[in-house]
Amino acid sequence: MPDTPIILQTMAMPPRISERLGSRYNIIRLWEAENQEALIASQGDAVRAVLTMGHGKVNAEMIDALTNLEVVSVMGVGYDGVDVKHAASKGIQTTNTPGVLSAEVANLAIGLVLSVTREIPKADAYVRDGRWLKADLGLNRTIVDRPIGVVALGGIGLAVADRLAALGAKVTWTGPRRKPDAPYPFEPDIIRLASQSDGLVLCCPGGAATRHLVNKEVLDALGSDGWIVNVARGSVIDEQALVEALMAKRIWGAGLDVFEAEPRVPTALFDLDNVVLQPHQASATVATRNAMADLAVENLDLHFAGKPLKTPIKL
Ligand code: 8YV
Repeated sequence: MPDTPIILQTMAMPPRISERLGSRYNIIRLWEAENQEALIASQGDAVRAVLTMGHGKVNAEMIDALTNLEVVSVMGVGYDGVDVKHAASKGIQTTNTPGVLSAEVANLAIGLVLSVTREIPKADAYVRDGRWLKADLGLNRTIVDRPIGVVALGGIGLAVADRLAALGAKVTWTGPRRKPDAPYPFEPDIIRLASQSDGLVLCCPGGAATRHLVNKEVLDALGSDGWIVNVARGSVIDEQALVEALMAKRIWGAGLDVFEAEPRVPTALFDLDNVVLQPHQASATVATRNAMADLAVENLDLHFAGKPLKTPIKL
């Protein structure tokens, strides 16, 4: 059909996406192309929408090459790979999928907090290895009545903070600006927050503004009893500094769902028993990924129906 909008899909996505897109669109499968630049050069002018995921890259060069691009739909809450400002400067709208994954991501964050503080993987290995028969494991740590810092109180940060509070922790948060309605105390300085907290849970967006927000200074402020959980982006932590701090026991533990160069993970972490590693899967349940896929497609449908987007990214 000549009027069927053409969508450039940049990466493999869950089958739910194609089910939802149905036959209303023609899809160009960019990730399968041997020469992606050549594909964009030959077919780019026909593309009206880009569909990508939270960690997908849609840079200024790609946006410029797609001369008739109208909308970029991101199946994910993070959009640090998309040059949203450049798109906006050309009148191209962008959308993401906030809200539908907050509870899921927060649940994994809590799983990591408990895995690290209660040393669940380490204790599991202790039982499996038969070490229980020989010696006591020793005691682990509580979050009850303990101060914990949440970095950024967006949808995910708030869901994490509420869960931590329900488990008995005392939550303080930091972020770029105070929020008058925030139900938890605010500490503008992340170093001070780290020095006052047992642990930090990172829930902030990725991108230039938060790159290496957690550096050696922050890790030192957390101290040798401190721990960190990251369900945000790998770029938020200076990973080299984190690895060094963990190896030297200048920080006590870490629960990491995201990495600077994922899926590559610093192998030095594999030997450390109080580091819990996840393959960027905080939102990765069938139900939540389906909800994200549905919202990403709904935004495209709304756009092509000439209606306002459900969840536009506002700059
Ligand atoms: C997924 C995410 O990893 O939503 C995000 O920003 O990081 C995750 O939910 C994935 O990118 C889904 O598109």
